[in-house]
Amino acid sequence: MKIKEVTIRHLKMKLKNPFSTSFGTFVNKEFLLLEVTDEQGTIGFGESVAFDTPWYTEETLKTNWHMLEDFLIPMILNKEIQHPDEILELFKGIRKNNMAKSAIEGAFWDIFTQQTNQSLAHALGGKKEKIEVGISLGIQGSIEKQIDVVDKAIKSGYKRIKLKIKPGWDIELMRVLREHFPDTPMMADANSAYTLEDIDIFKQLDEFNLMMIEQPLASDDIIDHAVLQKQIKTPICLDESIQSLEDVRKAIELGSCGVINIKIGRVGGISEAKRIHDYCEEKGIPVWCGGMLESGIGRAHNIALTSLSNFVMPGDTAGSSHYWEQDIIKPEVIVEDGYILVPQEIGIGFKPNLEAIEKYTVTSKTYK
Ligand code: OSB
Ligand code: MG
Repeated sequence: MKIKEVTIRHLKMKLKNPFSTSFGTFVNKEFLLLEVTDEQGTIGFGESVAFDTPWYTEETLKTNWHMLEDFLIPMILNKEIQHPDEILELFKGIRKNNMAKSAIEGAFWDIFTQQTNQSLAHALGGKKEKIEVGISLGIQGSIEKQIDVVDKAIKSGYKRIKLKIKPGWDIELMRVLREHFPDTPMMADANSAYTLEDIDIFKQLDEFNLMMIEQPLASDDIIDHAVLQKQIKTPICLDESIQSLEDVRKAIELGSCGVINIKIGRVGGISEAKRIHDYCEEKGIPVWCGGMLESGIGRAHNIALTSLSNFVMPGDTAGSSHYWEQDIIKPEVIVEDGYILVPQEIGIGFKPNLEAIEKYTVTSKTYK
């Protein structure tokens, strides 16, 4: 494969409902969508999951545009590449900026699977025909509203409910929810809102039979998480702290977590995500696929990845209609009884909806 042209688009999609976390509220999803064309005219799409603010990790849509325009795109244009696994190696000289790298790599997987006549799930070695999905619910501000959205999500069939927590919106919240929903698989995600000084809060959360607590401590920490994990029963799941297979190896060796949330963008692409999956499988550490409020393109990549065997816990890949009035793929992602069917069609299994993409585009630029 030789890449001849890359178009970067800045898209802005309004969320059906604002999404609130411990670090802030998203009203719109603004992100970069890449359209990559190779010498044979095959087109692949890649999504950068970086937000327009550096609240989750340090990358933003604008830092991604800079990295893509000034470094990453010039490194791949007109270069002969046999397999998408080569890309992370090619980008090795550029430190971090994983979401920018991943956007290109995702488009490569799209082109590669089209040219080799296979589905993305098949190319990755995924065997599952359907994947089990959960849902991540933002902070609603009142317990009554929170009960209401949890109730709706359970009735829609989602297999586990993730609640965002923050100091002051934690113990009482979980106590009430457990009373209302005694048997529902539930978990909490703190997005780094706590420190080791809050250890009593986590000891109290231990009582609510949560599947796990996601990223309670600092976004770059694995040391304090190991200290915390030794003192609580509930497994810790790392999200923000994991940016590579090396991070996973160290976290497991230290005992910093019992579960890993894999996000393709955060670890620099699908190839690295698969390596992490394989490593965790070998070590007996369950994984699940996280979400970044993706459009249909990133969502399709998540579905294919989740078809791998060690994705044994429901992920955050909810249906398109949970987020958007209209998604940018055809068909949209549909959840039925808490499952998504893994597409068997060639490529990512969904077609880009070019009209919708055009409608949501704020600016774009082509590089060749
Ligand atoms: O921590 O998993 C997270 C959304 C934005 C930023 C970080 C996170 C999330 C989610 C939503 O939890 C997952 C989704 O529905 O895509
Ligand atoms: Mg998280």
